[in-house]
This record gives sequence, structure tokens and C-alpha cells, in this order.
Amino acid sequence: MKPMPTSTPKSTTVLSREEVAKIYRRPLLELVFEAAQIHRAHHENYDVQCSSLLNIKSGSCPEDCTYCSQSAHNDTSLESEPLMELDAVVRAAKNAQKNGADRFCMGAAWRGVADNKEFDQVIDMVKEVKSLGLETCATLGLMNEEQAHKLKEAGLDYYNHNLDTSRDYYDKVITTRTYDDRLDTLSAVRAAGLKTCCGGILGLGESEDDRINLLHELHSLETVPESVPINALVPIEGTPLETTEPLAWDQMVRCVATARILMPQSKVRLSAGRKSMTDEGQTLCFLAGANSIFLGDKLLTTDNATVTDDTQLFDKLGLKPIVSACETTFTV
Ligand code: SAM
Ligand code: DTB
Ligand code: SF4
Repeated sequence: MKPMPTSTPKSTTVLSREEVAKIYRRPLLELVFEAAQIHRAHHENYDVQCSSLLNIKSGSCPEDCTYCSQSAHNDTSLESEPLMELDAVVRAAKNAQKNGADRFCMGAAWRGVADNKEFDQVIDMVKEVKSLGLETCATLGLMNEEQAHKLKEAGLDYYNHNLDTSRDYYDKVITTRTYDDRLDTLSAVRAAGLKTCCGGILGLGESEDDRINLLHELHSLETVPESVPINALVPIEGTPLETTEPLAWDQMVRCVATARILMPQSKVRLSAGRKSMTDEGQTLCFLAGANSIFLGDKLLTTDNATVTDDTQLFDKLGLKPIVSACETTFTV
């Protein structure tokens, strides 16, 4: 006899940690099947939101994130660079747009935002990138509400600030700021009316329970993030995580599928780590509801899957980059 379907409770319900674990641990094909149905009910099946990244300030970051090439605590080969000039940022944004990106995300290796000349320069970058007709995103570390308001006024659409992992595992990964610091920044971002891009990294040595807890945290936020990046660790020489065991392929699929079920309206981004995935693994993630990627040959400091590879994979799967949702009129 066919077993009764185990359907997921309504999306508006906040599920308990145990309910999330039950979803995550379903037989993989059943999990992917339900996630695909939810994806199709809430999104255009074949549309993929494409963000391009630019590291506008590199290295010498005072934080001790064990995964990161840019932490001053890690002995990596990355050269530190000061904040980029405005015209170089605009050139990179135009190039990203030409490649099919609809959103441009500027990242700075800062502990957080300070009220100084450099922040004013970032404000100008946001204004200029927005005027190209791109959606804008920034990831600058910790931030207060007043600073978030300034970015919003400049035309910022999204702020990326990840929870990274579970609350329990967090201090194995970063000790220079707390989980609650991150949640405070996310509240400031929300209070300013910005959209949030918030997810995590898998493959840091965390357990399956930690991954489930991270997904439960994201789903339980007062307002769920509009954009949910699921990164797989890109192991970097000179970091404490350089020799970490790679994540089992099905864990990425489970995380994407569970994120899709828990946050049906959000864009779920198959983020860092795609370069090491097979086309088949990525395909399963797209079927399981991933509908966003980082597009461009580079992430922040490491190589991404190339635009050529992505174009070929999209053609094969029938996927297409979305046209910008941004309403700004072109000024160039
Ligand atoms: N400094 C800011 C911060 O930490 O919020 C912004 C930049 S930081 C590089 C943005 C995010 O990139 C991190 O929170 C982490 O999730 C992700 N990330 C950084 N290094 C990574 C790596 N080696 N592999 C996968 N994801 C990584
Ligand atoms: C996110 O969740 N992933 C991006 C973006 N937000 C800023 C960063 C990925 C970084 C991968 C390692 C690197 O290139 O340094
Ligand atoms: Fe600095 Fe961000 Fe890297 Fe942490 S992840 S070391 S805060 S740049």
C-alpha cells in the first residue's frame, strides 16, 4: 500500500526544531519532490536571480572567522587592498550587468561600518550602481540602524549578513563577535526597511544537527530573509579550515530543499562552493528549489564557476537569468 504523504504544515507556521529535523531527514527523493512542488507554487520554474560580487576592500580584517581568506588572524596569501575607487566599482558593475547579473553585491573586509569618509564613499558606490538599473546589495559587517538608514536612502536594496552556522557551533568558528551581534545587525537592517540576505556556510565541521539548527534559526527570524545564501566552505590555504573534510553532496541538497520548504517565498541561493560541485549535484539543487546564484568568474577572493560554464548549464536545464526587478530608470 502507498504510504500516506507526509505533508509540510503551512508556510506561515513557525515550525519547531523537531519538525524541521523531520523534514531535513526525510528520504532524499521525497524531500526534493516536495521542495520542487513548493518552488513551482511560489516562483517561475526556470527563473534564476543572478548576483555578482565585488570585494571593494580586501584583507586585514580584525575578525577571526576561521573560514575566511581575509582575516588578519589567518596566514593566507591574499594581498590586502584599500577601498576601491568609485569608477572601478562602476566598471565592474557594468560588466556584471553585461554578463546577465540583476544584482550587484559589494563586500568589504571590515568588522563593521564606521561613520567615516570610507562609509561616505560606499554610499556613493551604492548610488552609482543603483543608477545603472541593478539591484544593490552590500556586506560590510556589523552595522547600526542609523547607518542602515543611510544605505537605504542611497538606494541599497539588500544587506547581506549571514548567521553562518548554528548558535551552538558558532564559537568554534568565530570568537571576535557573537551570534547576538549578528542578530542585532539584522534587526537594524530590517528597522531601516532594507531587505535581508542571510544564510550560512556548510562544511565547517559542523554536525547535521547544527545545519538543522541554522535552518530553524533562519525560518524563525521575525521576518524571514528575502534572500538565503547557502554556501559550501571554499577551503583556503592558511586558514584553520584548510583541510576540513568536504561536505557530503546530499547535505547541500537537503539544506537547499529544507530552506525552500521553510521559506517558500524567498530566493534560495546556491552560493559559494559551486565550482567544486558536479553539474548533476547543482541540477538536483535547482530541482530542489535553488533559484539564485552568484554569477561571475570570481566570488570575493576565490574563483567561482565561470560564466561560460553557467551559461552552458542553464541552457541544458532550461534555466534563465531573471531580468532585473529593479524599477530604477537607466541614467547611463
Ligand atoms: N565582512 C563581512 C561579514 O563577515 O559579514 C562581509 C564579507 S564576508 C566574506 C560574507 C560571507 O561570506 C561570510 O559570512 C560567509 O558566510 C561567506 N564566506 C566567507 N568566506 C567563505 C569561504 N571560504 N567559503 C564559503 N563562504 C565564505
Ligand atoms: C555570501 O553568503 N557568500 C558570498 C557573499 N555572501 C558575500 C561570499 C562568498 C565568499 C567565498 C570565499 C571568497 O571568495 O573569499
Ligand atoms: Fe572579516 Fe567578514 Fe572575513 Fe569574517 S568573514 S574575517 S568579518 S571579511
